[in-house]
Amino acid sequence: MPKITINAKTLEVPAGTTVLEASLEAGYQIPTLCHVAGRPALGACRVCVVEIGGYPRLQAACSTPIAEGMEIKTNSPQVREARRTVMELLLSEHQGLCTICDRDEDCELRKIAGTLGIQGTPYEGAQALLSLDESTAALYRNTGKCIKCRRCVSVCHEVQGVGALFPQGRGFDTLIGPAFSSPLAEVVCVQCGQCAAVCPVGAIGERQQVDAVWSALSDTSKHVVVQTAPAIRAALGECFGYPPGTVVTGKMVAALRRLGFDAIFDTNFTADLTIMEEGSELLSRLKTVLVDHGEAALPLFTSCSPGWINFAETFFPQMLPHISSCKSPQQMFGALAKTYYAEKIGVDPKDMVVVSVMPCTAKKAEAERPEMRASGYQDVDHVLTTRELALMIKTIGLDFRGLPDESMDTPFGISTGAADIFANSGGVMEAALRAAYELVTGRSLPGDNLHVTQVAGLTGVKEASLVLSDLLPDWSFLEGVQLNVAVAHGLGNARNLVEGIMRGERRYHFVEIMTCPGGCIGGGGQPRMTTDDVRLARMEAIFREDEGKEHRKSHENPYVQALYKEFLGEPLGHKSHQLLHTSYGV
Ligand code: HC1
Repeated sequence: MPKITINAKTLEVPAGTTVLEASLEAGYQIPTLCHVAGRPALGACRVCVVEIGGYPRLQAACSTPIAEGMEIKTNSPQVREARRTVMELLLSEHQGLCTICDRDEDCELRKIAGTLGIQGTPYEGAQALLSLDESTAALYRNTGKCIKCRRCVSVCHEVQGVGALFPQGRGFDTLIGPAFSSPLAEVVCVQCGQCAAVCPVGAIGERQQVDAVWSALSDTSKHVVVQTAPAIRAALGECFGYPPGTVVTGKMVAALRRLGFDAIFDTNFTADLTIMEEGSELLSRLKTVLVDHGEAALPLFTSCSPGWINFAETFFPQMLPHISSCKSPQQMFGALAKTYYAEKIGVDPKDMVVVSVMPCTAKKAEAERPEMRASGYQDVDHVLTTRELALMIKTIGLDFRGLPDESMDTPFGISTGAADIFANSGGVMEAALRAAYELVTGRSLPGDNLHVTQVAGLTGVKEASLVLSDLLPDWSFLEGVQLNVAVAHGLGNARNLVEGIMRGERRYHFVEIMTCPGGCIGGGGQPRMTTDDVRLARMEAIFREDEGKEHRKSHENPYVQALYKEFLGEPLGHKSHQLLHTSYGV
């Protein structure tokens, strides 16, 4: 291992380590505005410059690999002066309306300016004019705040394989944005919000719906219910000082109650319902192919992640018949809240307001799709991100950490562990396999370890195969059939997988695709900054939540069973089709 010195401390670090990583190892944090841990270096912001013995100029620590004998100074007068100049130039171009910026304490530019003791800028710069793009339902872009770090460009192209944002022009005239300065709504943006998740300043963020929710909560003629997505409970705590991987379900419920919601429900309930509907759809397609020798689009793709739906509609319209017709759990919830539940409690659906708390920005756009009005009204009225919920809790001055643990309300607050794991990449697949095994064999899964480890974790594309035997008579056509499944997360991985399937190189029966790296735990609306370590901690937390549940398989949810008995009839029945299914490309 190469031996180096950092600020006179000698250490050995593995070859290939960058100066930035080695410095961290040596106990020195170097500020950066473009680098994201675990991602390739961009070398764009130049804030991380260091002095290296023998080099004629200062070097960017993020993009310089260490070499034997390097003598690095991370904090010399020359380094401090250069960082100050770079920051002052960036500040001269940044529209610093800090008092009315939604990044508040979370702005990386302000934080670094603070640690460097910068209180102003002597440069006039080329103050970018405010250009606010609010053309999509999910995201705003404010070019006046952009510091051209290129994190958004990198994540949009390299992680998501979308390519909606580009650097254009040179020097002071550089602009980051869609080609020809088009509005986001007119380009291939899928509204996943991964750009907003990495933006160090307030240049890209979610379009907040906090004010609309406050209005609903203060309108006494409205019955306001809230649903929380599976991934919120493993991340919300980070906004209140808990380490990543802390589950705060009970405190989240208590906070929602104190915010004034009339009923606190769980998207997990309709995640369980999704397994019933989507599992039935898969078995029905398999039966069509294997028994009737008819045609059915296989593999079946999951449909719960709206960024993936937007991506497929934009880039792979020929694959739309393969996508499950199930609405996402968010939308199933809205449709049921304004029909079944409204009737049950005697509230006119026009007076019911459904609010979602989602880790995902694309959910805001999904709620506004014109076909999502099965109840006769917009099924989901307002969608908040995890960050927006944290803001509301802070606004009312609640001591979140001091809250007791409270439980969700019935009937839609009750869910199984299978629903919890929807939050993790591979979770929908695991939940489906848990249910399929028991429904098809009539036997309980052996043992307590229900995890399908082949489809868990952060590998980009994961695969598993299984053969079920001793099947119930209805399912005997599956006897001996090798069922092949695949899971992809992050749309770049999804693109590779789908292209492989289209070329006939890969053959599967069922495929789970989640838009964001790691699945919803890594959604574009989650607390910043979501590194791989954070993703893994949240995933572990979700598995712990699942393991602590009384029921861990969707078909065991007693309230889902009651819903079919009292209202829906059977999976894929007439009512289900009316309320819980949809079509794409509209
Ligand atoms: Fe997701 Fe889903 S798991 S899409 O990742 O199917 O956003 O958490 O709510 O709808 O249940 C997101 C999470 C979420 C839906 C569910």
